[in-house]
Order: sequence, then structure tokens, then C-alpha cells
Amino acid sequence: MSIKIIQGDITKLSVDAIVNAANPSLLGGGGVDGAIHRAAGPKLLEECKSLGGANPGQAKITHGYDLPARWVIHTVGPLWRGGKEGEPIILKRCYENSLCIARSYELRSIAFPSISTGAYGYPIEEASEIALSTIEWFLENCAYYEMEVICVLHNKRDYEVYIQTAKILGIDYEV
Ligand code: AR6
Repeated sequence: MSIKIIQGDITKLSVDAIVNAANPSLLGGGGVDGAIHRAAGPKLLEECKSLGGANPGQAKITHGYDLPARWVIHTVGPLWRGGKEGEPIILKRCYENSLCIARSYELRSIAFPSISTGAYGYPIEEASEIALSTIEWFLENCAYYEMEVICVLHNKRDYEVYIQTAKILGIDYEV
């Protein structure tokens, strides 16, 4: 089991699945969602239309089409409203449910962006704690075969925050 923290563009990764930080329509948007749809091509949107949307915290899987990744797991993060409206538990569910789907497809390498910390405004320091602790917990307690989870941060500051959080939480990670 391993957690990797890297800086980069998630759409370029040749992994079993990349996770998309989508909105409840699951029909595309800006940020990482827009980048994933552009790189995957129009067939991704066609398949997404058949999913019937998703609630915050849920996750649904599609093919990756023109992406190097075979699968895309679409999850809807919480919109940050100050932190007292259930945002932490919803964010935790995004990671848990995405990893449960990955496990049910027996996927070995899964890459996550930093869900909710762009347009949805979740503070990266707090979001990184939930991301890393939930991934570590899942790998230790729920994975029954070797899984590699990669946290992909688009910019240097977010990357540095993740590394700092991993150190504070005492989480074993690779870079
Ligand atoms: N690779 C990796 N990370 C990226 C990439 C990329 N190519 N592009 C952006 N990020 P956001 P949210 C990072 O806004 O906050 C969409 O319109 C970005 O720096 O993509 O969950 C959806 O349709 C940030 O750290 O997602 C929803 O309406 C992280 O991805 C809404 O935005 C998440 O930022 C969801 O907002």
C-alpha cells in the first residue's frame, strides 16, 4: 500500500483511475472537471448523461476514453460554507466512496485531485488533512490487495501544504 504526493496535471497520468471533482450534474464544468472532459473527449459527456447526476459525497465511475487513465471516478465535493454545514464528513465520503468503487473494480492505481479546494472554496490545509487521513485509513483497513493512491496537486503551494500535512499527521508518503 502506498500514498504518493506529486505536483502535476492529473489528466496526463497513466493510472487505472483518476478521480474527478465534479458537480451534482456530472455534466462537466471548470477546473479539473473541465480539464478531464477536454482530455477524455466527447464520449465522456455522453456516458455522464446516463449517470443521472450525484449528490455531494457520492461517486460514480465511467470509462476514461481518450485519457491515459482507463477509468474516471466522478465525485461531488462539498461547497465550503464555513465548515459547520457537514463539509468535513461529505469530503471524507468523497474519498471513501471513490476508493470503494476503485476496490470493487479491483483497480490498483488511483489518482485524486484536491477535491473541493478550487471553485468550491474548501481551505486546502483542512481539506488535505481529511484527504490524507481518509486515504491512509482506507489503505490500512479496507484494501485487501495492493493499492497505490496518488494525490495530485496542480500548483506548488497546494503540493507543499499536502507534504506539510502528511508530516504533521505522521503519514508515510512517497514523492
Ligand atoms: N490536475 C490536477 N488538479 C487540478 C487540475 C488538473 N489538471 N486542474 C485543476 N486542479 P476545482 P472543486 C485542481 O475547482 O473545488 C468545477 O467547475 C485545483 O487547483 O476543479 O471541487 C466542477 O464542475 C484545485 O486544487 O474543483 C464543480 O462545479 C482542485 O483541482 C466545481 O468546479 C479542485 O478544484 C468543483 O469545485
